[in-house]
Amino acid sequence: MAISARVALTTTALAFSAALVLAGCSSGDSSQSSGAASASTTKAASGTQVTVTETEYALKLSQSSFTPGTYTFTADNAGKVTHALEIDGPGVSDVKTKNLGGGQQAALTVTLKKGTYELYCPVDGHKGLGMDQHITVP
Ligand SMILES: [Cu+2]
Repeated sequence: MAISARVALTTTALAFSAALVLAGCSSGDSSQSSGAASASTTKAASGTQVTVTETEYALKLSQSSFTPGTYTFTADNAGKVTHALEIDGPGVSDVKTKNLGGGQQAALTVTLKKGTYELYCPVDGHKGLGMDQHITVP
């Protein structure tokens, strides 16, 4: 069982690499999207650490004031149902965690600029139930 799980992970990683190579080769106009790409491909924890505690159905951020710079938002599912975290705003588009079961965590590293960003749970219906927060970077 351990071996087959490892093979599956390797296959996924290879497929992901191939997708990146294809995306790189096909681009005549990739410069337009480079900002968003750099935001979503940085996986290592860096910058200011912010915890986003997720419950049914609310988000609670460990800090509420922000300045331009790099932040790592760690989504902490403290609830019982599946949640995730997505961030959208200037230079940050469609950056999201995988679905997280209760007790799981995942991190997103993004560079915030001046503007307003929305953090929300992309699981069906949860945003409308209250898992939605806006932060403003002055
Ligand atoms: Cu949710």
